[in-house]
This record gives sequence, C-alpha cells and structure tokens, in this order.
Amino acid sequence: MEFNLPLVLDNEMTFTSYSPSNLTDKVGEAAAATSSEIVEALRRAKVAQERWAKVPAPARGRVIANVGRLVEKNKEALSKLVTREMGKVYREALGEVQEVIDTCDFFLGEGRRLYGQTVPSEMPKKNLFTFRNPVGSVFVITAGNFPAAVPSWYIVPALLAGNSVVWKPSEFTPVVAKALTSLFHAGGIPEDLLITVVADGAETFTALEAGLKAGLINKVGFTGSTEVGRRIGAKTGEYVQSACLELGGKNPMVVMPDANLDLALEGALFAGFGTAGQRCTSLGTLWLHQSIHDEFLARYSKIVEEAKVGDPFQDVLYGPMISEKYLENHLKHLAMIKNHHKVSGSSGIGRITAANPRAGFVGDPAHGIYAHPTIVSGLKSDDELYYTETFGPLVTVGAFQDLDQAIELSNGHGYGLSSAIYTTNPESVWRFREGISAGMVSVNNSTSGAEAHLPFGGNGKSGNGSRQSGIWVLDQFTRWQSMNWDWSNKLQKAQMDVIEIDHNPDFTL
Ligand code: UN1
Repeated sequence: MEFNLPLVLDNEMTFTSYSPSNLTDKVGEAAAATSSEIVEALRRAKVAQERWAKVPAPARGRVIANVGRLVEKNKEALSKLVTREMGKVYREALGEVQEVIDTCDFFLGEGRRLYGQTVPSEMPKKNLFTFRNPVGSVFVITAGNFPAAVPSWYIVPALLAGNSVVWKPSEFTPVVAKALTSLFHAGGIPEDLLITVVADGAETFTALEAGLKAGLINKVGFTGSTEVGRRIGAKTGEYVQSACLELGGKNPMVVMPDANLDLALEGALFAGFGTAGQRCTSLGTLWLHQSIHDEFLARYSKIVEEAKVGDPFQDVLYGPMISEKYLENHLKHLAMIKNHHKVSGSSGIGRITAANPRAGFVGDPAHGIYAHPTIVSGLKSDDELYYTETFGPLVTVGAFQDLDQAIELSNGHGYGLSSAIYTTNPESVWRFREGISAGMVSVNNSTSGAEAHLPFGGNGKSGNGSRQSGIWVLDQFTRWQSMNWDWSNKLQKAQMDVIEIDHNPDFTL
C-alpha cells in the first residue's frame, strides 16, 4: 500500500514497516514528519475545527455513522492489515476492528444527545443551563499494540464533539494508521480536520511543546508507557492543559479456592498470552490461594506448554512481538528472573529460534520476531518483577493466604488499570471490588477484553483518572459551559436576593 501523508514533507526520512511475522514482507513506508510539520498540521487542523464546530452535532453524528459503515465494509481488509503489520492473531484483529465499529455505533447516536441540563434558579424569572462545548484541537498519540481500536476511542468522540484531531500513531503501524485515516476521510471527515503524522518520539515531543505554546493544542490523548505519560502530563500541566493518559498496568488476577478452576485457567491463558501479552490490560501477576497454588500452577504450566505459538494467520494462541524493540523490552524483563523463581511454560525462554525452539511452533520462527511464553512463579513483593510492568508473553505467579493479603499484593506496586477475581463467593467479589485500586474489575473473566462502551482507564501509575469510552469520554473532549438567563427585567443578585419562606422552627408535636 502506498503511504501519502497529506503533508508536504521536506525531509528525506521514512519509516519502513515490515511484518513482524514475516520480516521479508514490507508492509509499507511512511514519511517521517518533523516537529515543524506537525505544528503546521496542528495549525491547519485548528482552522478546520472552527468550521466543523458549526456543523450541527446530529450531522456530525451522521458522518461518524458513515465511517462506522465503511469500517464494517472493510473489516476483513483492515483486520488483515492489523495482523500483517502488528502481528496479533487474525481473530483478535477482527475483534479490534469490531471495537472501532462499536465505537462509531455508540457515538453516532451521541450526535443527537450531547445533552446539557436545565437547572432551576434560586430566583424567579431566571433560567439556568449547561452546554457541552468542544475543547478545540486535540493531539492524539497512540501505541502500536492496538493500532486501530485505541486511536478510534480518541478520534471518534473527539470529532463527534466538534474537535479537530492531529494523530501521531506508532511508527510501527503507519500503514494501519493510513488505512484508518482514509476510512474517516471517505466517510466525510474533512482532510484537514483529521491529519495523521508519523514521527519519532523526539520530534513529537518538540511539536507538543511548540503546539501548546502556540495555543494549537487544547487536549492531548496519550496511550503508552507510564514514563512517557508522566512527561506528557507534566508538559501539558505547564500550559494549564490536562492530558487524557492511558498508561501501563500490572494487572492482577486473584484465584480464590472456591473458584471454577477450569474457567480461571482459560481466563489466565488468554489474559496472559493473548496478543503475546502486549495489551495494557494483559495479565501481570496471577495470585493463587495457597491451597490451590501448586495444582493450579502445574495445570497452567501444562496448558501454556501445549499452546500453539506462531503464524498469526493460523490457529495459534499468539503470534510475534510487535517489533524488535518490544522483544528487547521483554528480554530486559526476563533478566529480572532470580534464583528463587521457578520458570515454566515452554522449552526455552526469550526469542524462539532454531537453536532455542518452541515445541509445536506453527511456521518458521526465523521468519519473524517470536518469543517463548514464560511463567515465573515464586514471586515476592520485593522482587523487581513484582513492581515492573512487563509487556510480553510473561506472567508472574505468587501465592496468598487470604483475600486481604491478595488485595494488598494486587495494589502494592502502584499500578491500577485492570484486575480480575475468580470466585463463586459474592462476599469475595464485593470485598475485592471495594479494595482494589484498579479502574476496571473483572469477575470470573479475563483482565483484558473491556467492552467499548464502559469507562476505560486507570489510577495511580496507570493514569491520571481520565476515562475513555462511553459517555464518560465526553468529559475529555468537551468543556462545560454554564449559562444563566434572567428575564425579570431587574438586577436580581444571587446569594443576596434570596427567597425565604416563613416557617416555625420551634414547632413540636
Ligand atoms: C490497550 O491495550 O491499550 O480491554 C487497550 C482490552 C481491549 C483494549 C486494550 N479492549 O483488552
């Protein structure tokens, strides 16, 4: 696929995208934008936003409807591109693209709502109202693990609410970004209202600062690491802006002794190793009650050992890492394994190669960037692996004595994105829900796989409290405006011209 950015680029640099499952397959190229080109894009988007905000919201909703239908029509082509460029298995890619469609379906109707309120006044002949106004220009920066769904969580509601978007996708998935952008444009989104720029981190950060300084950015949406999120949050704060930050997780799954263990095994397999563990919602640590620990760990190790890994277009649990960079990061985490840990789940650890083979590998590991699934048990709360977010096919396992301890261990590292408990006891469910610091709680379900219309987001090191998806994300992309209208034809002073109704405070029966 040809990649033409809507910008005129004056530098020579390009990002070349290769399929991580087949490194000889060049998926496409993207010209690298410089910081000044990104700022120029922000400037053009701001002009386009002024016109777009005047389009009635229901009409904007109809454009989102067009986009949703086009994505649906192109679902298989886009999903194949996701699998080819990013490496998740095709069934998951279909799910990811469905999440884009679901997001459009939800927000097309929001165009006919975007409700404000009528509020009673404390004075007669006076009316109070609230309105949602678009924030203006939104700068969206996203990661490579969900190259279509997560960007759509920002782009769709931002556009629906009357904003412009400049989107900086991952440099590992520029071709999916181009395809998605073209679907928005074909659906009726003006070219300058949504501009996609591919750039490296340094250029992006320079542009962020320049854009904030020039008043060209009114909201930042960022999904990525806690480290980068912290820098983005600090920079936006300097300019009295707030960013919507979706950061890392170290998502716990607690298995109680009364749980349906077969179900918990299935959930832990998908949560830990689906998408090769490269979801922000992937299982971090599996906490097993001491009474079931040994048996569960043995069964878990066995199903992970037997799981199929390999070509993401085949029937496998997971495919390649997104890129060499993601593999290197995973190897760093493997280096944190200590002597008191026990490793299971595969015939080796690290990269799968002919010399370090994985039993039953589907395809040829030499073609791509594949990693062994790794289970590290014997986790203690002072281990580096306890408080480090990992991002690969690596699950840590620890034991607990009672639910209070499980909750303490689940919160102790300071991340708070997703969490799960497996139990048949309602009291454990409610105690866990109340005690866990995570923004999302699954009961008898995987830590990953949130539906597209519930609030998505985390606390602590996982995010600054912003939430995406559903009606809740509208608070990111609109600002409340309150209005009062006095039609009494006299100056009525709030808090001073108060109406008092006579009453008898001494009354007793
Ligand atoms: C992410 O990894 O950034 O809940 C998002 C899930 C997906 C989204 C993950 N619906 O696992």
